Amino acid sequence: MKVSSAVFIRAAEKKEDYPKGGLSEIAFAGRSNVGKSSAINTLLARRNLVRTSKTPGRTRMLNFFLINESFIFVDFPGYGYAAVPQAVKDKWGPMVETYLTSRKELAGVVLIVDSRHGFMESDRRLIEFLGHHGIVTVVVATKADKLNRGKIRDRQRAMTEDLGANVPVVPFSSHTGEGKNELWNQIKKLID
Ligand SMILES: Nc1nc2c(ncn2[C@@H]2O[C@H](COP(=O)(O)OP(=O)(O)OP(=O)(O)O)[C@@H](O)[C@H]2O)c(=O)[nH]1
Ligand SMILES: [Mg+2]
Repeated sequence: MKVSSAVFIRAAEKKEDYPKGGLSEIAFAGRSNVGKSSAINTLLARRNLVRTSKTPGRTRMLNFFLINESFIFVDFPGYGYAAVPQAVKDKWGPMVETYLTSRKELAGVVLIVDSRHGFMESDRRLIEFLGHHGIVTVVVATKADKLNRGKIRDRQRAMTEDLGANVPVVPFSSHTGEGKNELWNQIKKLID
């Protein structure tokens, strides 16, 4: 995918603040600090369009980015990090649930998981929610640069067995760019 433009539109917490609809949207979800924002930057080949951080819980609202003036990426705040203030945690559920269940433009969710750890309980809860609502999901096993080939393949196989073959699992690294083309191909299928 050639990315000719990528611009931040806005951050929103409530429905009234979402951008004007009409374009397909892809949401990026996953645990705190797993590498969601980095994955978006890698896909867009923009080093710092989306703010990333070593401190978990940096992204706290739904962040909308317009790509090639034709579709939208939504960077979600992460879940599952203990040190995030309770008030922030309390907002996460309703904020994400409202978006996922009401946003007509939602074309699919890219669920990002640390390839070293695989699915955690919180990931499984989200997967179940997405399945229940019939939301198409692509799983990305990121930080693949931290594992050797064999381990990545084992992890991918285990995750695929877990989910069933209709959910793709893409090994990925924001540091090496591994998996970037494959993930774009999956995203293209969702927005076409
Ligand atoms: N080795 C390695 N580190 C990564 C990769 N992707 C992200 N990181 C690092 O992981 C940390 C968190 O990355 P972010 O992209 O900010 O993670 P996030 O999921 O957006 O985090 P929150 O917004 O806090 O939920 C940063 O220190 C990144 O440099 C990757 O593919 N490989
Ligand atoms: Mg983030």
